[in-house]
Amino acid sequence: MDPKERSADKAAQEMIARMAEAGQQNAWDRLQAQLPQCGFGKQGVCCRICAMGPCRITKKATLGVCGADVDTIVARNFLRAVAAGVSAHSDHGRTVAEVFIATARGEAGDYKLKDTVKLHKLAKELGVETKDRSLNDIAVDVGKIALAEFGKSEGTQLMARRAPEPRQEIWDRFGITPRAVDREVTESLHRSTMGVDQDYRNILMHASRVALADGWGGAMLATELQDVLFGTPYPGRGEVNMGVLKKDQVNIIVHGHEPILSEMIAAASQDNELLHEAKKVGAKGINVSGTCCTANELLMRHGIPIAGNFLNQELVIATGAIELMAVDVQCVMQGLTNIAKCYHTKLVTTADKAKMPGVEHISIEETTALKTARELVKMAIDNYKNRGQVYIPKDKKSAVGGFSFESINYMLGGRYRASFRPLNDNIINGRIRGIVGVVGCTNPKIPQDWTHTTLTRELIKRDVLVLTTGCATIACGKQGLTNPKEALELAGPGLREVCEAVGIAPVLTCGSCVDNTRLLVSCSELVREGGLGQDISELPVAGACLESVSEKALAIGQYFVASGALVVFAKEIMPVLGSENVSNYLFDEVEKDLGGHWAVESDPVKAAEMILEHIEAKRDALGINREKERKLYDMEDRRALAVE
Ligand code: BF8
Ligand code: SF4
Repeated sequence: MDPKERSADKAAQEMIARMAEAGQQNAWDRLQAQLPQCGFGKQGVCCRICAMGPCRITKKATLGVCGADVDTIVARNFLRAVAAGVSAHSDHGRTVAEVFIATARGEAGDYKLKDTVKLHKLAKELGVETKDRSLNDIAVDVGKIALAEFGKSEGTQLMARRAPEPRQEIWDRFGITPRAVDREVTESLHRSTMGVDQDYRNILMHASRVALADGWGGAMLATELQDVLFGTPYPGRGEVNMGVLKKDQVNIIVHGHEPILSEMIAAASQDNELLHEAKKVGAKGINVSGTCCTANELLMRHGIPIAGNFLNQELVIATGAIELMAVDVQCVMQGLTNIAKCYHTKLVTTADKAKMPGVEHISIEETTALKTARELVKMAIDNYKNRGQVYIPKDKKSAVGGFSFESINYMLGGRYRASFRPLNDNIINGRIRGIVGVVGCTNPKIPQDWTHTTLTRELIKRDVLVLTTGCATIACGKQGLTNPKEALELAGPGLREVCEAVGIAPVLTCGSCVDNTRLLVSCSELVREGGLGQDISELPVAGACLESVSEKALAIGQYFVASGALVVFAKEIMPVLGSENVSNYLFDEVEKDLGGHWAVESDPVKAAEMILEHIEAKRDALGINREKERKLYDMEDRRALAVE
């Protein structure tokens, strides 16, 4: 297959061609070997939940052995997938909470509480007394309350109070205000075992509840606590794509999701003693870069380069330039073990819950994290001499990362009057039509990065501000879309004017997949700031992921839908099409209940048009598409004038 059909990224195309020449396998080859893939699985109509099955629904056999119909089976599978995604983000959040508490207690000396302003803000929000108390005491209490959110036996998620009140009322009305994460995940599994919940609408309502426990719970806490621990991101420059690898340096890749590991490796790589060791083996330095979400975390906070996204993980090893790849959890392909064997690359697992057969495991623990990270860096240095042939594609682009909610607020309003007001005003006056989150993975079924970057270009051209996270933000970075200079040329006139005035790109890098919660917080703030309705469902916003892979993407999609947003996925990847009722509910009827809904569109240009139509409909409903006809200025006009 032509590498261009596999990836829109030139560097990846080069490496795909080289791997093919060398007879090496990657995800695209394994996908070919899997074809044709199971049609029942794709449609979501296969059930293997109990030992009377597996059952699959066909025209001839319309019911499972237990009598379950296609709606029940499809809804159950969907709920389980969402719950699995939630468990991944939220388990990450729990780990952060544990390290947070250990740090505050002085038991994890290598970590520090870096953003004490945010700590105070969180403390206030969570009702922790701050007066006359030490930072560490405050942090212990904040950490304990956060940790309880994962498993408390009573009450609902505290972070859900950040949502606009009408939104919280909707959740209450439908009984889906999320309780503890563990409880919602457990209940998801219970409801979807054989012979329990058999009403597809009831099942799907719980998919919303468990997803909300992530978006307004576990994942949001992961982001908030990481900001306090490692610093809230502010804009800074970095570079993206395989060209960031250095031929004359020791290259270390951190891959996975939790900054608990990558922060320490980044710190260890600056250690003078180790730099000296690297020189001794003939390397000019130690070059740390990342793949997948952990890379986003490092770019956001330190400007550390990104070597690639999900589908790049095997390709980077095939450069022959990687001395060590340290992985933790999530989106780590087992295929890495084989490709690492073809090179000198040392692959190391670091999370006790994620080991790989035949791969060395070095556990990262919070009490000894930096020491372990130093050992890993030393391993990489020692491995430098074993390098064979190296080929590094030249492509890389400069990118600006670091758009947290706080930094967007600050960029827009300035330190002393940090505020979303200018953004709201520019949405109201129509220079910016709306805001779209382009998020998620890269899937070998679709040319890598193609939909994310095409959709993003189409949206900014139409004056829509794009916020990106996960592998989509890396895709945009690789094509220069998160670089203000390059991207502004592609933006529509209104969006361009605003971005130039504020000094931001029309495409903002907002971080990893757990950082999608930054988008939820931003939506709440758009509502709170005023002039754009009372609830998220009234905002001219949407989310899109046309290359989704992971169950996590479904969890994110569902929490955006349940928060009132439109979410667009590619048709062939949405695993519910086998049931007309489930599809109708998720694509349409759910809007009447929760204000948001799913849609499917595989073509990124058509997806942009669909999203624009949605945005304009929301603008119409808000009454902000009217020609300016008012003669008298009210307070809102005056405020708008003040920023224009
Ligand atoms: O959590 S975007 S492929 S790396 S799942 Fe995975 Fe998807 Fe990438 Fe990060 Ni998110
Ligand atoms: Fe078949 Fe019902 Fe068992 Fe599923 S739960 S495998 S549909 S018998």
